[in-house]
Amino acid sequence: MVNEISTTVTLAAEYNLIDGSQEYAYVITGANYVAGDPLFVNAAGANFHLQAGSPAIDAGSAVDAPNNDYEGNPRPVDGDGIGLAIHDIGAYEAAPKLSLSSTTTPDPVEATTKVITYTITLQNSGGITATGVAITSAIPNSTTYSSGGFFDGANVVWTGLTVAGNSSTSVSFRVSVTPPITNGDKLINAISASSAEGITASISANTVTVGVQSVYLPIVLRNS
Ligand SMILES: [Ca+2]
Repeated sequence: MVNEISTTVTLAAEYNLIDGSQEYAYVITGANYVAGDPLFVNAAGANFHLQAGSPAIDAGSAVDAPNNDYEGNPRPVDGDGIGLAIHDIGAYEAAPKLSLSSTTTPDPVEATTKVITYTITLQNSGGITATGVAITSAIPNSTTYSSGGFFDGANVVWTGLTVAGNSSTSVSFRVSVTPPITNGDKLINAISASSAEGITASISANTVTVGVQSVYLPIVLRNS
């Protein structure tokens, strides 16, 4: 950051972001710089992550750039969706942030359950769209594949998905239960996801325990 320059100098501003300093016209020369509000998430709160649309996204240089950002996340990531992974200017690389969750229908799965539908939700809590997303789920033990997604003989797979920033998408598949299952049995499957930006998420052992959920009613004491 340059706050004040008292003499006329030649300042090369290659691959930097310049916000509000171009009034000193004699100072700035160079090319490959961007200008404007960097669109930090919350600069006043020292949160210097970049919002979508920041001019700093994909505007940095790869020269001597580290392979990870300040948080250890991989860089560069394609942040503007044009298919080129380029470093961002600044401490943090704007990227999708993926996480997985899974639910079943019915819930709970009981010993008498014949068919289970698994619904997998992929959340992108980053500001950047995740493209080329693939989701892969193994078939849980004690079940056989029935429908949904593409079954390759071992896993159910979905490919070519797009998940916008701060949104989610859900996919589902159905399995038939291989009897017998009894209360306490655990149905376990591994689920993973990846995007073209090189972002991944996984649940190594998604576990559904067979059994009726307990319902606890309150006890009310009343003087009669
Ligand atoms: Ca980038």
